[in-house]
Amino acid sequence: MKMVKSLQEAMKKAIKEMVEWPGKSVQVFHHNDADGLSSGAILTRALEREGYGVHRFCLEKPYPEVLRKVFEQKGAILVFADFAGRIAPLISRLNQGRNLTLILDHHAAEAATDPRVHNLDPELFGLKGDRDIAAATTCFLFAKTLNPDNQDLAHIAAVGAVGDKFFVKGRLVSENREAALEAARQGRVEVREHGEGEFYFLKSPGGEVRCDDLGVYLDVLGGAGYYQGGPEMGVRVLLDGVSKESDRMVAALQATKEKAFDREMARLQGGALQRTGHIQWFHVEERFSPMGVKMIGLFCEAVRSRDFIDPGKYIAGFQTVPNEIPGFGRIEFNQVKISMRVPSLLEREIREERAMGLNVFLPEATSRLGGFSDACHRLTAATTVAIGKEEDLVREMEEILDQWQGS
Ligand SMILES: [Mn+2]
Repeated sequence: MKMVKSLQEAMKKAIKEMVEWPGKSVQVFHHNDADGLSSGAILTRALEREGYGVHRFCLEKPYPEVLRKVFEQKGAILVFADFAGRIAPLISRLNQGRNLTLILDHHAAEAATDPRVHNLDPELFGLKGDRDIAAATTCFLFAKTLNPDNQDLAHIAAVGAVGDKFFVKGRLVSENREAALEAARQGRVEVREHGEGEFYFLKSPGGEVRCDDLGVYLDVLGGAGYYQGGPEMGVRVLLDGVSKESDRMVAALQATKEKAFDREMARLQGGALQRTGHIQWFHVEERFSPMGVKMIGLFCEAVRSRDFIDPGKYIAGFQTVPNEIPGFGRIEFNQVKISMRVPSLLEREIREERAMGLNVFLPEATSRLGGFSDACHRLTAATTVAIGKEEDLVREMEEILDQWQGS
């Protein structure tokens, strides 16, 4: 409880600065998954209630190219939600006291070095971001600190927390669970026991929906629909409920995705999968357009269990990053995203430490080529490198894997 108290104290301090800051306009930058969309929805409602004009920008990740543009401003109020906790030092360098910047993330965090940058990531206050508190719950805490009336946004925090799937024995825990129980007291959520934990049902005038299912629904809008207004629709669903229009959009996006995945799967089966010593890889170029770059990770996930896959080799997929960010227009990234997964046989080897985890060799190979590493875990990882460096990246990874095996 004490840890939450200290986080709330830091939030109070940031809020005081926000209230005293000239101007009643806030730019909210948020992630495009269910937790990020929930964060954007909570912040929008809470800030609008205080009379702020809210401008939302949904990002698949906080690309440095985008941040540089954002921080060309002066005197703005900027809020980052569900990302940026770890890059608070970079944000501090870009900001240099010019804008009031708040970070409401729950990923691994580093302290800010600019007093105008408030890193309110619970990881800095002793909470576990991958267990106790999602970004939406962090935003909910912020909203309640701003004004206790925002207690009624608890159900949106519950949707975000379930979306990020941080369960312990099938249940939300700590702050995430508090938010769900608060929403239950308000009659907005129903918690139902099942054999291995709890289900969380969101109750709305149109009926009830399981938060897990709503999480998938929101992920489709934010991920597959990223370049087609999906995130805006997702925030609307969270604030006003699902509609015929949102149902239609999700169905259309699902169909687009399935068609693109089927087509690509057939290409791989037809020989487009390349194999090197330890890796099997492919490139979808721009064929997943206009869907977002989250698709390459989902597609690798789908490839994992197919019978044409070599069970002993790492899986890597490349997708070209569009030179465009909704709300920003054209941005010259000229990058490709690489997503990696492992077949189940190799997964066991990694878990038992007989094979190298993705988080060891992918970031290393990426940095050798001047690329950008984002989220790298043992069994799932993604980075970006310049277009044209795809084969170099595979070669660098092979070199690291060879050395390790030789040692
Ligand atoms: Mn999250």
